[in-house]
Amino acid sequence: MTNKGTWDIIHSKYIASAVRPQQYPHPELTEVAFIGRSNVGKSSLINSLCRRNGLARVSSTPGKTQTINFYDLEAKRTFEDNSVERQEFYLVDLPGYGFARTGKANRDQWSGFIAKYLSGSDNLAMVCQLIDIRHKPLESDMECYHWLKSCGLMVQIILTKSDKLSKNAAMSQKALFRRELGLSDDQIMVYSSANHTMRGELIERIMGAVNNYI
Ligand SMILES: Nc1nc2c(ncn2[C@@H]2O[C@H](COP(=O)(O)OP(=O)(O)OP(=O)(O)O)[C@@H](O)[C@H]2O)c(=O)[nH]1
Ligand SMILES: [Mg+2]
Repeated sequence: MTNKGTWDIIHSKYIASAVRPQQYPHPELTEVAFIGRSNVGKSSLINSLCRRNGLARVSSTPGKTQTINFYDLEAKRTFEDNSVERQEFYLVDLPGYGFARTGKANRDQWSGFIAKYLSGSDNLAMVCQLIDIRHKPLESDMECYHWLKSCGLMVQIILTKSDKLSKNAAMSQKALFRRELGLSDDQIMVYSSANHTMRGELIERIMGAVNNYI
């Protein structure tokens, strides 16, 4: 029996931006989407996973990402006997929610093309919902999580910017969110795009979801 190798992302490229289904890319592939409040670090996390700083546009001003952005990724793992498995899929970066300055426009986006994409996609294997690890549980995050679950989606909670807290503080925030959302230990993880902590673990979870979905 050959041991399974670990997955890594070996290629990534921007494919398309969409605000309506006709603009979704072809061919269709399995998808993993990233959602969360504006400025939580969705685009940074995508860059961290792909090890490509400029792939998704990052900004300190909330509301940077305004469209559904598709990135084509190729992952690879090598087994002990040197045989190789490859897997292609899309990562999907979404506009943030809870952005006060363009409140109404943002709510319209969310009740319009973003909700349509999330609830209607046949290819969505997993949604990674990002929450800033420094925040207390917010109504918008709780509501979003429960809505995703009501759509039947698999949700992975990722507490971002863990480099901003001590290890102890990060662990107590993880316990708090786990309790508030009623999660099992493997449904929540902490991440830092600044130093890539948990990158390998997140890639394994994403590939597990992608492979189970196909
Ligand atoms: N220290 C630290 N800063 C981070 C991390 N991730 C993101 N940031 C910073 O947070 C800000 C927002 O990051 P983005 O990746 O653009 O956030 P976003 O969720 O894509 O934002 P919108 O597209 O506006 O919804 C930027 O200034 C990033 O440099 C992290 O892990 N650690
Ligand atoms: Mg963004």
